[in-house]
Amino acid sequence: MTEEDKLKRFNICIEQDEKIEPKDWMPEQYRKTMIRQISQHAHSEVIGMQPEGNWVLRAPTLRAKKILLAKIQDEGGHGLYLYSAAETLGIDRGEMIKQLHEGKAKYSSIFNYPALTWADIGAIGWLVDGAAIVNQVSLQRTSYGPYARGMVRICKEESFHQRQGYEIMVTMMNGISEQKKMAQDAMDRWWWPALMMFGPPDGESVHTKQSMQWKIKRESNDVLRQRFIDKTVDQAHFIGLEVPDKDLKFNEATGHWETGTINWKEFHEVINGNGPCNHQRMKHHIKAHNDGKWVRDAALAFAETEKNDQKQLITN
Ligand code: FAQ
Repeated sequence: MTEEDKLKRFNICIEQDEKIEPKDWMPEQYRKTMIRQISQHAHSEVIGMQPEGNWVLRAPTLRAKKILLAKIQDEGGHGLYLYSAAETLGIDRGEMIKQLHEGKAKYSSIFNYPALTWADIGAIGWLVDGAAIVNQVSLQRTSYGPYARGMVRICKEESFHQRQGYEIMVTMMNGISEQKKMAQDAMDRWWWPALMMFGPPDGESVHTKQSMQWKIKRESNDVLRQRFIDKTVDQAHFIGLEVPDKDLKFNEATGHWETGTINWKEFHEVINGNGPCNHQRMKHHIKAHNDGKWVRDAALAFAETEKNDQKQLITN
């Protein structure tokens, strides 16, 4: 089959909403885009364990600690599925981690903000996982098979995460005035960064056009951001939280909440490495990776011994 025929077949597959699978032919740029997006997504899940990990030893009850531990463990698991999905495209996990450490691969801007109080753990679950779900439900229909199937499982877990976060916010909003203040303070600090998670506005998004053509992305950054806003503003008001946006208004004609302007300068500062915690997050990841080298070496040595034992069994 000529390259032209292969491209034709690939395009028909995309048009007919069939999944592209690891051994299928794909344009080199499609492969690169998938590796970029899936590996950045994987890095986000793993780096995202850090702000919450900071609160495991300070959770207010044993129940809260168990839930938080389970959630953080889930995020690590999501990272592992995603690294595996990316590996089906011909890149090795070690290489992806090297790209992260060298600043060649990004991770979500949101994880460069600190978790200062217990209410932040509620806000992260409710707002950060809430935003992640809106994006990931859409990605369940992405054109690359292993990524789409990974998203189905991840979304089920994220839905639990979002609810546990909202439960914390509900509890605090039903508490004493100090707790209500803490919840509002967390809302004030996490609201705008959560809106930035969806990426730059459509007009400035460099990858959206091609990614939508290839059905890697099924909806644009602004469409997903608006869906999150509409869902979340009502949830905030329901428990008595104010949205920290003086320009927020409901447009009766469109049926959507309209927000003030997002501070895109802050977004670019954060994704370029100058957010409040970028340095700390990366330093911690590099240290954990280096400290774990002996475990990886031991696992490889054990696998090698097992392989040799098998060989000997066969030759005997
Ligand atoms: N942060 O042209 P676009 C989670 C970059 S999972 C950092 O619009 P694209 C679970 C973008 O990479 C959260 N960088 O890009 C959890 C590109 O730079 P590049 C992660 C961002 O790819 C919860 C440039 O800007 N979810 O939270 C961000 O078409 C709690 C131009 O942007 C995913 O990764 C950002 N927010 O659309 C875990 C979902 N936004 O690569 C623990 C999958 C944009 O050219 C605790 N990813 N950039 O150097 C996606 O859906 C897309 O990649 C977007 C960006 C929508 C994020």
